[in-house]
Amino acid sequence: MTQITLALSKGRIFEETLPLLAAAGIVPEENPESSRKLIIGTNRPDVRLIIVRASDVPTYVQHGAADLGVAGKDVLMEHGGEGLYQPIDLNIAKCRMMVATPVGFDYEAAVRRGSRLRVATKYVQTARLHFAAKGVHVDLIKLYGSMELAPLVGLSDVIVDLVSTGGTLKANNLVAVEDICAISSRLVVNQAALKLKHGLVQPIIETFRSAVKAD
Ligand code: PRT
Ligand code: MG
Repeated sequence: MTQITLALSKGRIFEETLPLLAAAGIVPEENPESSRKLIIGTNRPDVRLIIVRASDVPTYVQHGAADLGVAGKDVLMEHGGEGLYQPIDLNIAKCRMMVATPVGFDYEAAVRRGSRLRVATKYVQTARLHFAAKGVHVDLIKLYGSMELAPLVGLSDVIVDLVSTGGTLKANNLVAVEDICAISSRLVVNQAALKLKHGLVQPIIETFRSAVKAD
């Protein structure tokens, strides 16, 4: 029997993908929040889920270890999207990619002066492109999380991070000073699987497409 594997991350992406799965008649047998299993069966014997880190989803799909996956645009911009077909913006796990600074830091003035900016971020490719397009020279400092801390302890002048409610910035006395782009999650599909498992993959793409909620 042909089987397809869908890569998801725990948390908001899993939660917000559940209704789309349900529309395709797919119900996971376990909840990854409570189960420690990394391979989760579904009510459909021809569909299984794997639970991976959000930033690893494109890698599993690119190499065909998963046929499909759901990944944030932030993650896809860093990965590059090589070998991935990205048929649908699922309009879930939405937020914005932004530049933020400590309250009181005059970002506009620093940019106007042509100062070299120290930028701490997990999103180095995105940050590199953004500041290059503005003609701002930057020293990029790669972090793996808690970017909000960096400017508070003098590691950087600014951060590039995702913002949804803005609560984390506020709690750390930071303020968003520039919008880079809107972020939402995409369905990603392995290009070979699209051909070789077309009969299983294409109906899922079509069902997801019609189940996507507009704003
Ligand atoms: O958490 P982990 O390190 O395992 O990985 P991850 O952060 O990459 O994964 P996860 O599951 O937290 O996020 C998965 C995807 O959700 C991301 O790739 C984004 O596309 C999307 N998403 C949507 C977000 C947010 N909203 C978001 N607010 N991802 C992260 N955040 C973080 C943000 O980085 C910041 O630290 O939440 C904090 C800000 O939130 P507010 O509400 O205080 O503004
Ligand atoms: Mg996270």
